[in-house]
Amino acid sequence: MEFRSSTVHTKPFDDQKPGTSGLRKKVKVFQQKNYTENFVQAILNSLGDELKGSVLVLGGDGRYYVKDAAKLIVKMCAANGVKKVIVGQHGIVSTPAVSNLIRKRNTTGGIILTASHNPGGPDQDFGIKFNTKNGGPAPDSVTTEIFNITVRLDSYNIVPDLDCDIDTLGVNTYTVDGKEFVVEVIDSVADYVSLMKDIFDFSSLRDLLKGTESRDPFRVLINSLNGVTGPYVREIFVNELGAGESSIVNTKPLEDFGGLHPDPNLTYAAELVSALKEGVHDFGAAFDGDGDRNMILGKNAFFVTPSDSLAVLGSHLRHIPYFRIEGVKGFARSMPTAGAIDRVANAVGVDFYEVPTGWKYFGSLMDASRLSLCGEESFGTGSDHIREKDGIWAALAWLQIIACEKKSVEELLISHWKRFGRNFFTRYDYENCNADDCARMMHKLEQTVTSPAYVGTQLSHKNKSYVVKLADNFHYEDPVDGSIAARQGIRLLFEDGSRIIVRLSGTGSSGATVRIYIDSYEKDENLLLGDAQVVLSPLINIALDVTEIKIHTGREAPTVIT
Ligand code: G16
Repeated sequence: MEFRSSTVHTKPFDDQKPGTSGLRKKVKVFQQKNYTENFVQAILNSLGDELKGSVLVLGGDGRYYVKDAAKLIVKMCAANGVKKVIVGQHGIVSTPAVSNLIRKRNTTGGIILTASHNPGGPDQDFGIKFNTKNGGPAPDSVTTEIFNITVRLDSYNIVPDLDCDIDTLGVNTYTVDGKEFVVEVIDSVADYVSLMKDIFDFSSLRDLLKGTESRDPFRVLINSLNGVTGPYVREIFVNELGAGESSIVNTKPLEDFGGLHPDPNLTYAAELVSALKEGVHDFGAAFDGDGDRNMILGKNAFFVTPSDSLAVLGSHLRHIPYFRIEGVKGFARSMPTAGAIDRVANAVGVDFYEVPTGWKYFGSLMDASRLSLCGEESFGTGSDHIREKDGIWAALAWLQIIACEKKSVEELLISHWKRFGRNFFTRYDYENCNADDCARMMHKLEQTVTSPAYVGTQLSHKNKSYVVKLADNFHYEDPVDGSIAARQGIRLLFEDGSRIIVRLSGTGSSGATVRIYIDSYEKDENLLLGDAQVVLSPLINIALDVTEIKIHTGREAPTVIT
């Protein structure tokens, strides 16, 4: 079929600055005339000379507006000289699977349609993110370039009549302006499952779930929260590993996630927590809308903090076939993540890196073969098998370790704490606050804590006191390419190693979300089993006082406590 492209005049929008991971706004914002078109054109223009003849992966988490946006992007790729688009059937591909496809097919990059863990539906959130040829989220230099293009964009290119059927698997070939343009509609599950089979020993996982004469079946409950992971989970856990159908729930990707908030934490994945509390299952995992986040629970809903999850994986990587072959290069975590992995890096004897919040900061270290395993307190865990965090990978990694160690989740944690000590951690989120109020709060806090006289200040609550050792706004210089990420969160580091971190989220779609992270370290064996909220209570109160959060936001309590 032959088509001609046309150029449409447009006016720039001034609010298309990508956040922590892409541009996230309400669906209604993206549905404004030319809004999505402008942002997509800016992404394509940012490719410069690489655009003509490029190959792009395209897919999203199945939320409302994904399919419309995917079809629109195909029309725009056709008009902009892209040679080929590899798109998931129905426009659906998980974020880790996109990363894998970009790398496996050696493409120019990929466009991911997701607002991650944010709710979906006509009145909820949507997002667009660009991943570069290493498979990872675009670095700051690229997102800044995209934003700079958006504010001066005056036209976009489209082939309005090219209506590709993205529901049917197959290769569609068109002629656009006299040149060949190909759309390959793929089943995105197959490649991802094959990657997981290369990384893990599926036969030992099968034995674990099935049980043996001397060992009961290990009962898992996997909750996809009606996000993109459902089909992947079905293929891996039911078809490959032989878990019963009742082991997987909420596995049909729905445009509104069935009304669920697809964020795998104790608040929004409460259904999994209650199910695990019944004591029938040995292991529970939940994933977010686009499949890159995970929450791990043990029997009776024993909660594994993401910081601890990372550390336990780090000290048992030898059990995972991939690392036996690839070796273990280094470990990393985002700055607000508690420092449990730091101690493991020291014990294992590998390099350790602390980066700002955002998976994009891990990519250059992985590309330089300096980093094998990393994670974030925001329920992200992953390795250098791809350049995104990977929820299903994390669950399989835990199961592989359990299969080898023959210990429960709780036993693994307790023995880890006995060996390394325990980092108690909590995060308070104040969602959807007034953006100006929060900006004022951050400004005031920064002025207060960065005055030279602040170091040495003693902050107290009841009979506990902490002395400030360092206070700053976190500044990162990438050790590989020297790029700088400044002002990444206010840090109060105390002499005993405890920390209070305050930053504004970069993933909300409206207003501002304040995140307060609190952690402390305990190595006294008698105090390892305390409740984090109780142990951290003095520091929590100090954090609420120092930030004056109630005064600035008018909020009596956080929206979510993790
Ligand atoms: C994104 C980033 C993560 C980051 C998280 C939270 O995750 O990829 O690296 O930790 O946002 O960011 P913030 O604290 O700014 O909201 P996702 O899963 O939303 O793509």
